[in-house]
Amino acid sequence: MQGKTVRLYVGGEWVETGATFTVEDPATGERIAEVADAGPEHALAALDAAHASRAELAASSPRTRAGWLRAAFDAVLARTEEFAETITREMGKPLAQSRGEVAYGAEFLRWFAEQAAHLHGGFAVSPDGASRIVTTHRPVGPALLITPWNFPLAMLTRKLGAALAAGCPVLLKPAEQTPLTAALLTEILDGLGLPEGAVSLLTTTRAPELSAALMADDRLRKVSFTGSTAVGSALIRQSAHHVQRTSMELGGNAPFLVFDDAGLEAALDGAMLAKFRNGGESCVAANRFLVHRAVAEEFTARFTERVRELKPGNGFDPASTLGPLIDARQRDKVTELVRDAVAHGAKAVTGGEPIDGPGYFFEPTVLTGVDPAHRVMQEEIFGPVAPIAVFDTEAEAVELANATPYGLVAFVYTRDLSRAVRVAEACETGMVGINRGIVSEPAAPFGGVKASGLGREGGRSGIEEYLETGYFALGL
Ligand code: TXE
Repeated sequence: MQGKTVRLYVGGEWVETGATFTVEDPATGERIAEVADAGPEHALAALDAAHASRAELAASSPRTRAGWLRAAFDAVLARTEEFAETITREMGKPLAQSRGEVAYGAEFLRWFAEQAAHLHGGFAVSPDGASRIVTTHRPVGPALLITPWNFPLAMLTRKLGAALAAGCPVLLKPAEQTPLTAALLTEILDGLGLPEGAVSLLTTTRAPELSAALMADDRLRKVSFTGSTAVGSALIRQSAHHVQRTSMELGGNAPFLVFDDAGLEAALDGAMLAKFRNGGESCVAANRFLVHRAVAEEFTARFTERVRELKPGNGFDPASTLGPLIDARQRDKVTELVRDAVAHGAKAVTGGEPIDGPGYFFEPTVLTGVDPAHRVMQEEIFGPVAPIAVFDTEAEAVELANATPYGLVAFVYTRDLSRAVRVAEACETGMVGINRGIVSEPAAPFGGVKASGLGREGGRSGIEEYLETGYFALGL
């Protein structure tokens, strides 16, 4: 991969630009590739091509669209190692986790291939019997898909699968830290025989300029974004002008509730997954551990033991179980949140510091004596840091869980079925993991409430984000 140069893909052609930017390996700080840096003119050329392809794409049969997605699924899986190595190289996670992402990311292509063939509208008789209503769907039109760096493949396939299944042309705008996985996926899409212009790849360091230019153009009909709440809000404001559709997958601040009747072994397994999978750089990562006083000491001791066994290191070393953070900025943010908590009375029972040397590593950390008002409990950490606070009653646990502007996911560990249902219903989140530390999968309508976002990705709802519903009223 060393020395590789990635081009843009616009209107079915690979395009050189004058400007390029460098991609870094976050585990070593080494430069790994030069990538074309698109400007607004390239974005508008991609929109021209997308707009020109929209009628052909909309007219393609469901079976044709299912066939494209199924072929993409097969091709991604056939190149699993190449994808996994690219993900580890540019994002840093251990290779085993990258292979997991390839399998997970590919599943969205298969899921939406199946959905594409099963799209149907509805039929109703008017109450007075005088007319018939036939409900129809049509693709929204050209869609801008903006993705983050934490899951370089899966965030793309989750959006792209739904958009193509619905018949929408797409403009892919991957994060500047992880454009190489997106380029590999685009190579596969290039070979599918899609209408020219149906897919474009816009790698860039000028995301705000590009998206502003695209959203100021009323031929763009949709933006689907995964990233920070601040950028999501800005995009929603921009979408107001031409009333473009938006799907927003924004930040989270997931509570992880452990009740005194929880199966502790299961809670520990779930906690390790929910916190340390992807190095904590996940919007569904457990951000706040809230543990009942009766089990807090035992949970903390056993959890800390497991956290001490984690091995930070280069993702290509099979011994590594925790990769680096994506860049210096993310490492500084995590450091600042931990220092702030410690300065206000919290204690790092393990970890607590950035790791010296090349790359952006941070020690796997457990914090106790944390107050819900500390910044580490209020903000999305996005790193391998687990703050633990104690509660006494179910009502207090629910109140603490909901005391955040975010509402993506909550995790609840209890063996009492009634309590599980009660607490899950009381959590103001889009998703709840009940005795389970992972909630994302293609069949599920992934998404949040409050400041965590708008719209759903996956499940049957995922595709609806890219469809307009209309109807024919038939007079008799
Ligand atoms: O996000 P940004 P960053 C959270 C997490 C993290 C913080 C900052 O807490 O620590 O956000 O991460 C593109 N118009 N999440 O700075 O800036 C950008 O190029 C259009 C949660 O990486 O939101 C990239 O493709 N696009 C999250 C994408 O937005 C813009 C995942 C995300 O970058 C833009 C990532 C603009 N004005 C971070 N500015 C999750 N929900 O999983 C940036 N971008």
